[in-house]
Amino acid sequence: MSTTAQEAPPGADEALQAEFDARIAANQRIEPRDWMPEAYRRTLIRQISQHAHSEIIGMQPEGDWIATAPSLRRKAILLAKVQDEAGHGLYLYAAAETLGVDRGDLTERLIEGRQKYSSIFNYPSLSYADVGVIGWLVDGAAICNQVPLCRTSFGPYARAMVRICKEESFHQRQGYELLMRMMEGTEGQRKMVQDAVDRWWWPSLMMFGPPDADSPNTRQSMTWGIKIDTNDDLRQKFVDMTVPQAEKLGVTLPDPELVWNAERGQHDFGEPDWNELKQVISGAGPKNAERVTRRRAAHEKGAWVREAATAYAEKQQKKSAQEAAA
Ligand code: BYC
Repeated sequence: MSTTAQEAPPGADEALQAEFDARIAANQRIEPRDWMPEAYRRTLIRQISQHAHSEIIGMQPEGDWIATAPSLRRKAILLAKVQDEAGHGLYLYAAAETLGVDRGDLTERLIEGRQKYSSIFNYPSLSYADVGVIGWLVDGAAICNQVPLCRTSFGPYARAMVRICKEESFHQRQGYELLMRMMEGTEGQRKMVQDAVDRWWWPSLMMFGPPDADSPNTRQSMTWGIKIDTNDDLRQKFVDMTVPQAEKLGVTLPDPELVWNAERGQHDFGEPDWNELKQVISGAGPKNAERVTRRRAAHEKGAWVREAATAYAEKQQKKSAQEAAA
């Protein structure tokens, strides 16, 4: 199925659609040169680019701590993690580009506030315990959400996710290990950890998106095999996975309604503040303005690198053309 929409003869759309539907039903991958419905392409661009933006903006809350990491070991670990996030952003922008969009244009959309990124990165990181809690809870939530995406229907996105998930596992473990060490430390350190858990728990649950009943995209995205699970199912999985880890760590999750439900074989838990999620998504979170301003400044500061790289590529192209002609 390598016919593109432009190449399709008139009247061929129905056959192409049927072939597309059959491939999705058979759990086969759609590749960039395959015909795909325009709405499928648009949905993928939306989700993949928002995901890429999240990785890049997500470097900021932890990046703030690189200069003041408490030891050389912690600094090296944190540097490696933040660098991985830049890499994840690049794989994802590259996957989005296979759908015919330009990375520069996607970045413009982000810094002009026309595209979203994950709500979680609009909260401040107030102490070094936040680095551990971001690794444990935020990367833990990311793993829950992203492991199923390794089976998403669009090939380049699925392949990018395989590598990203491997690295996210390391991120989650480094966070948990840091918290374990802090919990073995002083009373003050244990308080820092608990305080960070209290602040990041609810925003982590919001990472999975609005409840299924208020999620306009889930049903269609699942039909297309872009999303594998619903927002609520993944949120539940995350809670069930995290509770025993919290117990082992010795912290309390700040939800009085959190209790094991033996009948369901899952935990019951309280309702996140969905108004807060709406506010943060619409740009009114505690750190939205600062995150986007810094991203814009970094983009502007990097203009000379992009110009130099373009000039170099043009020079190399000219040189190869001259060599070929000689
Ligand atoms: N924050 O119909 P819904 C990371 C938007 S990076 C902001 O359920 P969908 C990491 C949603 O976009 C983590 N916006 O949407 C990096 C939609 O708006 P539009 C990023 C949100 O797409 C560095 C509207 O609300 N992970 O882990 O079916 C360091 C309605 O929602 C949020 C990904 O991007 C939110 N939390 O489902 C450490 C994973 N929730 O676009 C860690 C890939 C919803 O219609 N993405 N919205 O204007 C997904 O799995 C899905 O896109 C979502 C949302 C589950 C996030």
